[in-house]
Amino acid sequence: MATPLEKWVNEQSKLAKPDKIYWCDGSIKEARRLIEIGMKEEKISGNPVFQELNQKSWPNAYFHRSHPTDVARTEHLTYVCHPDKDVAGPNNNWMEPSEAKKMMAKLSDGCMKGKTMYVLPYMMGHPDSPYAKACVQLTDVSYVAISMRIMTRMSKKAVDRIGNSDDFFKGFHSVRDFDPNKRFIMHFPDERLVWSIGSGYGGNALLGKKCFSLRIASWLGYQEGWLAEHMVILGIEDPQGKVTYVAAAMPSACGKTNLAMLESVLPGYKVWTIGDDIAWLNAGPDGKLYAINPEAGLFGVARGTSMKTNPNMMRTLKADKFYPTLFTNTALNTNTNEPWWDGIDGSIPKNLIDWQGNPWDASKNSKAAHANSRFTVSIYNSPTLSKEFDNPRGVPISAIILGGKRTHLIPLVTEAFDWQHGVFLGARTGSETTAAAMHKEGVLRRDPMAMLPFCGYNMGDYFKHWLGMGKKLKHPPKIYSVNWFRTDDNGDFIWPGFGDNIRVLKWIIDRVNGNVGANQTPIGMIPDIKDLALGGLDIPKEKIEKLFEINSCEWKEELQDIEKFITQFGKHTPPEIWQEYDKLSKKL
Ligand code: SAT
Ligand code: MN
Repeated sequence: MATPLEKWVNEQSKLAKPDKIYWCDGSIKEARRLIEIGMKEEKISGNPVFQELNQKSWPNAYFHRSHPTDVARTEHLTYVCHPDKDVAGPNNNWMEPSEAKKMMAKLSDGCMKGKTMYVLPYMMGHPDSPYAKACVQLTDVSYVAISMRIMTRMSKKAVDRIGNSDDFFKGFHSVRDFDPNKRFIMHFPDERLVWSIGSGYGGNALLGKKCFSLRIASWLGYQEGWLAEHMVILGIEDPQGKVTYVAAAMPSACGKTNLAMLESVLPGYKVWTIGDDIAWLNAGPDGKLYAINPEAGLFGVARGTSMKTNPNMMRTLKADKFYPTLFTNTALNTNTNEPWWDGIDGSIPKNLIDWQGNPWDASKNSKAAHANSRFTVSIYNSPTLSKEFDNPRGVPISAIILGGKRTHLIPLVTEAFDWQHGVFLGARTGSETTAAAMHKEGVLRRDPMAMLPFCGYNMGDYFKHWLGMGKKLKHPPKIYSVNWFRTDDNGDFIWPGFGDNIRVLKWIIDRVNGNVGANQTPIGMIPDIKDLALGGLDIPKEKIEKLFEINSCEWKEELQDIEKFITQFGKHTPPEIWQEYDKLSKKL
């Protein structure tokens, strides 16, 4: 008798009509074979799926060039298909589920002809964790199979865990013919199903990531009483050896990976990495909030990564471990067969080809590496990996940090008065857009808890759920807002960021541990400058003060924009959010 899993795979193969079906076991031997296949047999727009890079300087590293239209998430083609449109909310594109399925079935008919269908069984979370979920994804390209192997815990354990049950997350993925007009990422939360066609790009195609671990999981969390969040998780060790754990939400390409691997400029402080993108947060039996990272790899932005900005990431990328590392849409140095991107150490090499494979001409003002060029690497390569990474229970979170990219208005750091105020602080967060999704860069949009593109249900209900989580916790974490991106009158960033962000983290853990006071302002508690460890920083006092300046005129405009945003969710917005809005507006 076939198991529900085997039956499902069988049905999908009847639709997609692949030449072959291959069940992955996640072994190293298999990874090598799939890379060989990607180098020799499979092609995308005429290019081999993988190209071997210089194995001396970049051990185990392979280069991948995407289809030219397939370089970032496509939010306008991403749908959340609840039976009721109101449940999806104005923050999601919506299609009626049966209509969506009809359309997707048509697009999927025969989409794997002549190809292999890879069956990828994997766990999100450590297999021994009570919070882990068993998942299976189908795909038709080795790049996605290898990427999933790096990003998740892929092994037969997932098949064993599923056994004879139907309780697993299902992902159907095909790149089809990469037609950008037939590219859809469809979520069916009630069936725990994601159906993705036409894109091989990270968040569109690695279905364990944004699709399952955020959009579907946030909906599960809403029903089951936990949170799935777009957050890094890190431990901050102080000179006495005490480690305080924090989780931080920031929109894509705003420096989450750099924060998760930060190399401290303050002596005696050290950051330990648990996750760089996604956190599942559950109330523990002791009334604290526990976080696990459901992933096992890092899918980070290459641009700007260097020994100066993120030395631990460079070490991770160069680590000689047995896991493969992928570079996607970087430029290539044809002399040395090495990847190259803007901001990497050293001078610009002479013989570069750009991310599309053409000789690069610096005078033409085009970018050699794509702005959203990425690396995919195992988290086990990281020299800063926390020893708690595989702890099935997760780590207790003392502070939640909510950030965005704002060149004006928002202070370097603010502490919320209490949980309810903290939820409002998250709800009102705005951020300037980045190259991680297909839209204009640098446009301000509201991005509550960095979840706007990832919340799988009505965001008004999501705010309600956050408020409820706070009530469930005997020891709720303190909530902070941060902004590394404020600029001066010349448009230059005031704060150095990167390793210097430890100065802000230190203040946060000093607050959490009751070691320092803070000053009350209308928007929250801010540091007394004397409590910030600023030694060795070459920034004039006026500029530091500027980082905390509260301009009531600008805030009035901001309030209007916040009101407009929150109003969209109508009766779904909980009254507590409006209470906080009114309090703020009165104080200003
Ligand atoms: O969506 S991805 O996870 O591929 C990258 C991002 O935008 O955060
Ligand atoms: Mn992300």
